[in-house]
This record gives sequence, C-alpha cells and structure tokens, in this order.
Amino acid sequence: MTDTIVPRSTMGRTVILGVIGSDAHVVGITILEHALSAAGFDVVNLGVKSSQDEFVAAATEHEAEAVLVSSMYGHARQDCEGLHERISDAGLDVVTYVGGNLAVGQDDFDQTRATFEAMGFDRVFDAETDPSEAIAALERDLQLTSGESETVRVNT
Ligand code: B12
Repeated sequence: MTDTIVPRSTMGRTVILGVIGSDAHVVGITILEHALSAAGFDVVNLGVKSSQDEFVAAATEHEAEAVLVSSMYGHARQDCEGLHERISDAGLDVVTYVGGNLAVGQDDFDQTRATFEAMGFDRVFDAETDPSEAIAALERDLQLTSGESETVRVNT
C-alpha cells in the first residue's frame, strides 16, 4: 500500500473523459485519465469510439461536473455537432472541454478554438497540451483551491 497526497478540494469531483465518434486513438486519454486521477479527480473514462449519448448518460449517472472530449482523427467538428444541445436537454450543468487534433491537417488553431467555443465548449486544447494545463483549468473553472493545508493522504 502506498500513500498519495492529493488536494482535498478535487476529491469527489467527477469528470467524464472519452474519445468521441469513430476515433480509436487511446493513448492521449489514458495519459489524461492517470493525470486527473493523480490530481484527485474521480474519472469516468468512457474509452474510445464514444457517442454523444454515452457522454451525456455518464455525466447524468455520475453527477459529473465536467465533460472532457478528446478527438484526434480530424472529425471533431462533425462528431461534436449537437453535443451541447443534448447536454442542455438533459439538464446538465457541466464544464465542457475538447482537445486533441481537432481539425484535418495544419490548421489555424485560433480559428479552430473559435469554432469549438462557438459550439459551446468552455475550453479548447490543441494536441500539444500537457495534462497539467487541463488540471489547472479545471481547478479554476470548478473553483477549486489546492493550498497545501487542503491536501489529504490517500491509501492506494
Ligand atoms: C498512434 C496513432 C494511431 C494509431 C492509434 C492506436 C491507438 N489505439 O491509440 C492507429 C495506427 C490505429 C491510428 C489510426 C488512425 N490515425 Co492516427 N495517429 C497516431 C499518432 C502517430 C500518435 C497518437 C498518439 O498516441 N499520441 C500520443 C498521445 C500521448 O498524445 P495525444 O494523442 O496527442 O494526446 C495528448 C494531447 O493531444 C492532449 N489531448 C488529447 N485529447 C484531449 C482532450 C482534452 C479535453 C484535453 C484537455 C487534452 C487532450 O492530451 C493528451 C495527453 O498529453 C498520431 C500522430 C501524432 N504524432 O500525434 C496519428 C494521427 C492522430 N492519426 C491520424 C490519422 C489520420 C489516423 C487515421 C484516420 C488513419 C487512416 N487513414 O486510417 C486512423 C484513424 C483510426 C480511428 N478510427 O481512429 C492523423 C490525424 C490527422 C488530423 N487530425 O488531421 C495523425 C495526427 C497523424 C498525421 N499527422 O496525419 N493512429
């Protein structure tokens, strides 16, 4: 058994993570899952080839506070079309992030960010994103603080 120190503030905060559409790239979300778990979040990893309905159902079932969508194969816009309407129809109040290789080829990322923000995503990340950036953003967006006095030792 090992002891792990995690911020008390992230404990019990559930995030849904998955690769949307027909996309089968699994390495990025596996790394993200480990990083988020190590930071203290409860992570529900839907894996690859996840449908919009699966994201919404998992967020509902687990009372999640954030939905993190990954897409690597260049079809994110089509795969994410309508996701926020479904989230809204389900009555969910969640922070939504999308990240990865979101467009085909060498695109202008500012344009890509604008496109996905217009679709309703709170934050848009490119494929150079380090997991620590997503964690820092979640801590800000979920208004979590992680001062040293708020850490807790967990047996794993
Ligand atoms: C390995 C790989 C494959 C493997 C996947 C194996 C597997 N089971 O995972 C195989 C060979 C199966 C494959 C298939 C295909 N691939 Co491929 N693949 C790659 C490759 C070489 C590496 C991906 C990887 O694992 N990176 C390592 C991880 C750690 O990094 P990452 O995935 O980028 O994830 C990080 C960040 O992106 C970010 N991130 C990712 N998602 C999210 C989400 C959020 C919310 C946040 C905050 C951050 C975040 O954080 C992650 C951790 O740091 C990339 C090229 C590249 N160098 O990226 C091409 C690449 C992604 N593939 C590509 C393509 C085109 C395909 C295919 C369509 C090819 C084909 N014609 O069949 C198919 C699609 C199959 C499918 N249904 O998905 C293209 C996509 C092009 C585009 N978007 O414009 C790429 C970029 C190659 C290229 N330069 O053309 N691929």
